[in-house]
Amino acid sequence: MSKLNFKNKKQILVVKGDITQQKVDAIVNAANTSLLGGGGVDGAIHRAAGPQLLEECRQIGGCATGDAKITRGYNLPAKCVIHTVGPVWKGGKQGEDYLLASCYRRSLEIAAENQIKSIAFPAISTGVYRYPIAAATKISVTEVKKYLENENTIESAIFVCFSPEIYDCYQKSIEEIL
Ligand code: AR6
Repeated sequence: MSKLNFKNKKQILVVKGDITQQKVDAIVNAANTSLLGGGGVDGAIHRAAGPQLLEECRQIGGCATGDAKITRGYNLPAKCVIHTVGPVWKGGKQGEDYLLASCYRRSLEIAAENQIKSIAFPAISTGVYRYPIAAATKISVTEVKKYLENENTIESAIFVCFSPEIYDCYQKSIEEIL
């Protein structure tokens, strides 16, 4: 685990592990536009939260790429789930960087609107959607840093790394950016 403290007492943490186990106010889900579940982290979150999560997602009616929606967390230790839809990597010239940054920004905005103080992120788009991990972690660290420096509600952001490769990329991005 590594931890970075900002002057304003806010912090960024990088941890190895499973996001469904995180005891935070909100975890972020790397969903698809239907919000009706899938594989990867989305599947793990739905399994751990239980069927009521899918029921609530059905009421929302989907989410655009780059945007985010909030639900309760049901059986998860986290109180809420913020579902965001990352871009599918298509070579990098289809606005993927802008859309991925938007996922982090919108998730943080929705978290703040809901008085969330701690939020955990998976590496959005880096699985089935094939976004190159090193590029993705740079974008996520940049966006989260910007937000924590300028806004007040959220106190801690955690990057939850499901593989050693993702963990290493987060460490490098943090060294470069912070
Ligand atoms: N905790 C933390 N991170 C995880 C976990 C976990 N339990 N499981 C996987 N990851 P992916 P995407 C990491 O494929 O690329 C779904 O089917 C994984 O190692 O889950 O945004 C959706 O419904 C990877 O680094 O999401 C969409 O259709 C990261 O989470 C599509 O996949 C994201 O991998 C979204 O694709």
